[in-house]
Amino acid sequence: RQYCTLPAKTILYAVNLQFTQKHRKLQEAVEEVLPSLREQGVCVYLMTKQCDTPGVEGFSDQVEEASDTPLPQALRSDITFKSPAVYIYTSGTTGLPKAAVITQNRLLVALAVLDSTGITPGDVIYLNLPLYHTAGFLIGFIGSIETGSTIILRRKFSASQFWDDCRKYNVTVVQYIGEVLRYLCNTPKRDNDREHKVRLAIGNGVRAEIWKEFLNRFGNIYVREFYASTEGNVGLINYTGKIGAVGRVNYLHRKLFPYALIKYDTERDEPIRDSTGLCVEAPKDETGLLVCKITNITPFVGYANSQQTEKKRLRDVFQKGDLYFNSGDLLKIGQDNFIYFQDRVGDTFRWKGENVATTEVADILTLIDFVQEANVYGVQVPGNEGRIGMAAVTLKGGEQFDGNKTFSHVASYLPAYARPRFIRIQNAVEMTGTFKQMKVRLVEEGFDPAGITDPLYILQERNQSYTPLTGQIYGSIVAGIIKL
Ligand SMILES: *[C@@H]1O[C@H](CO)[C@@H](O)[C@H](O)[C@H]1NC(C)=O
Ligand SMILES: *[C@@H]1O[C@H](CO)[C@@H](O)[C@H](O)[C@H]1NC(C)=O
Ligand SMILES: *[C@@H]1O[C@H](CO)[C@@H](O)[C@H](O)[C@H]1NC(C)=O
Ligand SMILES: CC(=O)N[C@H]1CO[C@H](CO)[C@@H](O)[C@@H]1O
Repeated sequence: RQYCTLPAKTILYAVNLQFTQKHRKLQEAVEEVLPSLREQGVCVYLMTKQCDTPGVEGFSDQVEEASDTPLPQALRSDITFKSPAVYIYTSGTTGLPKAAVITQNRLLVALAVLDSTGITPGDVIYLNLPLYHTAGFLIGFIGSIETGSTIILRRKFSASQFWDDCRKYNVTVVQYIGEVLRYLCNTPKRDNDREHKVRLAIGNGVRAEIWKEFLNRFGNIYVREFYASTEGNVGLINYTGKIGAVGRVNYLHRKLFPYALIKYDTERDEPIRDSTGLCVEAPKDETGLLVCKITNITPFVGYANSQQTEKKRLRDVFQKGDLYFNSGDLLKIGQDNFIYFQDRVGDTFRWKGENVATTEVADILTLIDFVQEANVYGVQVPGNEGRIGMAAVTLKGGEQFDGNKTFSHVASYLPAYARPRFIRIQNAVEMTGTFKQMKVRLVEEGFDPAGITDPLYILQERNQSYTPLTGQIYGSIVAGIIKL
């Protein structure tokens, strides 16, 4: 055997030397549907030497026998730029995960991210993001193969182990996503905080304050913030290291990637249109929805499910009949042409005619000394327009919730409309695999104490405090006796 060819429909599942409980579950799950897989001609292999389950074959032997010479080109002669390379499930912050089709072309574009940052074969990349998402798999994993660098792979992100790992393995590049840098800044200070060889941090979603704090504490690390989504057709990279910015408007880049920020109505959750039915470009310094024209160079391949694909397509944007990709992300271009990420569309809600950016409120809440994490969202109140702010928070180990302190903090940092009216104390904040907070279920559960076992508090102006939310208070709110 020169190489292994797998039949077109193949399920391969990897199992370590010992069967752990988790792997056993995987095997059981596959066995459950094995008859129907066989019917559809799907072959199932297990990453083990031998397998006792009928209909499942061992794969390790075949791998050991396989040659390490390059694959014959004929095997991939029918692959074009448009062929699917992988399916990646989007993380599902605002709904169920969707399978995005990543074509070979997108794969190559993603590789350019690491390549453009000057990573060399001498670099050691610390990768602790899940490999089933774009950042970990395409940018980190495949990108590292492309650049010939070394990967230190960690199964799960650990803030307390992070720098020890970096020191142990002489890591030079770290990849981050979402809140990872904040978790690192939240760890207790250590004398050796600056003892490491990390020169570059690459990722997205870090807020300007955290970025500054990270540099102050961990030393001179070049933070390369980029903006991209798994399925989107436009990417930005902060090629300047300007704190907070994800990129800068660049004439050539914009010619290739015809993107724009358009005015967005967060209440009706749709772009604002003028009298002729077209969208309106957001002026500088104003937050707008990022859209990018779908062209041959910037195709939007979409999801495996075509209905979901259609939802992300926006028509009649600047001309009747044109077609854009709706990124679902709100960004802002400053006077200086730097581009700043603001929020996900679902992360902003409207209350009393004002936009509330949930991430901003969450940042304020996490400044309170006993608050560990905060997840902010808007809930509907019968008889009211818009949504009122609610926060699900977790407390630091051994700490108690202090309603007085929370009130005075919130009142001094946030305008009245942005103060969370309800606070729910949770044991853990639910996260997606990429450390994005899950909101959908929380929003659905709302603030009814009858349906929620977690302690609930309500902001009471007259008490200058957050006080327990009782069933009686809830009833008065729903009946409109207490006005919010
Ligand atoms: C890290 O670098 C030091 C000094 O250059 C070297 O002694 C050590 O073996 C390296 N460690 C690894 C895991 O490569
Ligand atoms: C909060 O403030 C009120 C009145 O200002 C006081 O009665 C109460 O004891 C305080 N609660 C805590 C937990 O400090
Ligand atoms: C809030 O204030 C009102 C009136 O000032 C008082 O009757 C009530 O007991 C206070 N509630 C709590 C939980 O302290
Ligand atoms: C790809 C790119 O434009 N990189 C630039 C990022 O910013 C640094 C520092 O300002 C430049 O030296 C790079 O050329």
